[in-house]
Amino acid sequence: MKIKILLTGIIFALSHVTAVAQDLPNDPNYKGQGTWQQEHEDQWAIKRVGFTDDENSAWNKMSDDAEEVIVAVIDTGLDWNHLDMSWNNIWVNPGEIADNGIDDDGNGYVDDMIGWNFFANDNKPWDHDGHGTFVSGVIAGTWNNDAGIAGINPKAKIMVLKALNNFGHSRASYLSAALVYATDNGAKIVNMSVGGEGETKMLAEAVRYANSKGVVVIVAAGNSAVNVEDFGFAAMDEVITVGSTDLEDKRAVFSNWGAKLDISAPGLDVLSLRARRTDFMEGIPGITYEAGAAYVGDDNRYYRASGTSFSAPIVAGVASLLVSNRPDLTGEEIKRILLNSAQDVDTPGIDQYTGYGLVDANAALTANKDFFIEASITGVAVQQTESGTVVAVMGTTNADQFSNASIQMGQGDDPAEWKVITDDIEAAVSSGQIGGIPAAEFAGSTVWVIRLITTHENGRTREARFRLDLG
Ligand SMILES: [Ca+2]
Ligand SMILES: [Ca+2]
Ligand SMILES: [Ca+2]
Ligand SMILES: [Ca+2]
Repeated sequence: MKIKILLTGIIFALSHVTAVAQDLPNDPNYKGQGTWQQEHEDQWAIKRVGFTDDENSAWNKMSDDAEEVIVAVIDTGLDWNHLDMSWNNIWVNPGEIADNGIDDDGNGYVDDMIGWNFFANDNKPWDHDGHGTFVSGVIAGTWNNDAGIAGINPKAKIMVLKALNNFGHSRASYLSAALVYATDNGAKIVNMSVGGEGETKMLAEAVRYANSKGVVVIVAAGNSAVNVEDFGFAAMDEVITVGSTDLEDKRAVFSNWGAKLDISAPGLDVLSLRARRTDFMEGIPGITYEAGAAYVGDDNRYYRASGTSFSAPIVAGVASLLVSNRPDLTGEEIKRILLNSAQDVDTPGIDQYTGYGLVDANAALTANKDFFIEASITGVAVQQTESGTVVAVMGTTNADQFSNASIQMGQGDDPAEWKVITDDIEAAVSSGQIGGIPAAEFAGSTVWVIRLITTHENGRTREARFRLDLG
């Protein structure tokens, strides 16, 4: 089937080819290592979260009848002529007839074939910056075409919503309008690698509207190495806030952090597409960058970059694969699965530098939709009981299939050994008293760490730690 679309006065031929995800992709940069003299693999970032080049690859968890899914990328636009961005992976508005000057589908936008340019208020969301093309490539760069990179989801269709200008600046009104467009036109996942904007009432309402329609909004935490709490809408509870990890699965030095951070993905030296005539690392304040240094490939059509902007689309790509595999999942279920199946890294348990941890495509794709596992210690309380003074441990230990919980304690800030106080807590507790530690146990040190381990029926655990200073 051939469809012709008129855009910027040029005719694009779309040949409809069905991508079948059976084998692992042959793309040279997916297979490659050291292309820019680096020690890690070219696409280490997606391999780290499960898209490995072996039988354990998360791509092998894709069902044969995986469905197409619309992923809206609210960014600087797209280079739709890129050789590694197939028209099969770009959303085409089914209700619109190109270039007839009529809003055929009545959605308020005339001749919007692949999305919209909210800056110019026209139907040509071309990418003059490169950021949006890069983000789109991580999610949906052409898979298994013997060229360049492999995007995460061969079934993803990118809806191109240009709401940032060439300098990465935007306005809350453009972002809000883009979110509403994405929601009203069938996107299930929205990627917003946009930071530093204030949370306006309008934008918050747009996010809540998207949520109410089951749309999952994934937002980059930002690159200022500050608490994301002060970082506008990235701190909203209704979005999935994504931070960056490095090659050692630690928080990348630039990544924002804090209690509002939900999950992490690699954000260092990520490889993706370079939009024609762009070099977006140039002109970023505080970065020493030599023009052209980030180009990759003989034809300079690829690019490598670091930032939470490139971690967010890794999570968005995994989220979209979940939808492709299981289209019936609700937005809340997708979020719960992504967070609860994440691989715990850095400090054990949910921590302020990596949130729930590193997104885990294999675990997410195989997780039960109800799966969750919680462990948190909110505080301690001294109690007098018949058997003496007890330090009560307060918090939550819970799971959809709760097996048991254990309370342990160790000396000092980073205990080398743990003493098990109890490991037979058989009832889940939600915001209450989980157990108690006899006061006598606290002899011999002023600083203690109490840890709680929740175990799910499936054997997975989650840990929480609480530092107690008696000095
Ligand atoms: Ca329209
Ligand atoms: Ca039209
Ligand atoms: Ca490719
Ligand atoms: Ca952790």
